[in-house]
Amino acid sequence: MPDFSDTLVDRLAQAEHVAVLTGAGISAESGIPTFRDPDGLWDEFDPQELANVEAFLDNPELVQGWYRHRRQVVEDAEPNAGHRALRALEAHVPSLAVVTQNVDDLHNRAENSTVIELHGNITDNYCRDCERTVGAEIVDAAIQDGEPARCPDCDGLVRPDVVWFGEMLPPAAMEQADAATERADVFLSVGTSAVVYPAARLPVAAREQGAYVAEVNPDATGVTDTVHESIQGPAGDVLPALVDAVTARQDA
Ligand code: BJW
Repeated sequence: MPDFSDTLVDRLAQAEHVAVLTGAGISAESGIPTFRDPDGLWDEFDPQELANVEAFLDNPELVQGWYRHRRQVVEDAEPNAGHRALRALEAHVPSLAVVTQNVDDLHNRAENSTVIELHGNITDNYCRDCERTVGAEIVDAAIQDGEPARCPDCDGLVRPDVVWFGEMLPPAAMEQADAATERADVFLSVGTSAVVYPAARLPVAAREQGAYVAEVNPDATGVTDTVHESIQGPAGDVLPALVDAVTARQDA
């Protein structure tokens, strides 16, 4: 049985607004590798070589191919018990916003009502020059032909719709994330190492602004010393148990 406090259950049972920051860990149980864990994506690949615009311009085919592979992994994956528990929690609180660093689309596929994507979505691609959305089939066909994928309109290079280091986060998403954090009575940080900014400042801001802040993670993170409580365990175990406890508290 995951070890969380009665205080957290009480706060969730009475909350008006809940915000949940998620990271790669919540999708680990769907078979999608995290970034920084042993056996994570960056154990095998050097992020400096693949997840930044310079790398993309140096070797667009390599970067497009890596993201195509990851898109296919994501498309074959399904939301897990952790994603579904966040969907179920919506029945128990008046408002719940999922703020995700993940690009894997799984919160949308779990049908959470409010999903704020801070780092984009790997299922989408766009032209780096004219910014037109480009279908995945164009990327797939070019890669199969051994060519870099290019825009059918302007011949610009096609890139995944994700946020690389040194790039701005989508301003509207960041504004929505800040607003959700500001109004949260309870803030959960789930499955993130909390070392990448500006996302990592959200749990800190939530605590400063008076929310009860808890994290769910098997390991310590960049915000373990900031949160009110750390619940050690996989999201797919902890979140369903937490939703059950909130349900029982509200039914009592
Ligand atoms: C489980 C589990 C289970 C396992 N259940 N848990 C302020 C201070 C210092 C630096 C900066 C700063 N502000 C900006 C920066 C620079 C930079 C940054 O943060 N650098 C730091 C690394 C030092 N930030 C940026 O560049 C951002 N842009 C920006 O700020 O623009 C303005 C600006 C520009 C230039 C200068 C200054 C300002 C952009 C950041 C973009 C991040 N992009 C990536 C790649 C996306 C595309 C792709 O997918 O390839 O996003 S990096 C990567 O890290 C990805 C993730 O979303 C992100 C966070 O990783 P996450 O999700 O936390 O994963 P992991 O692997 O780290 O952790 C997984 C966790 O799960 C672990 O803790 C496990 O224990 C746990 N876990 N199984 C629950 N079953």
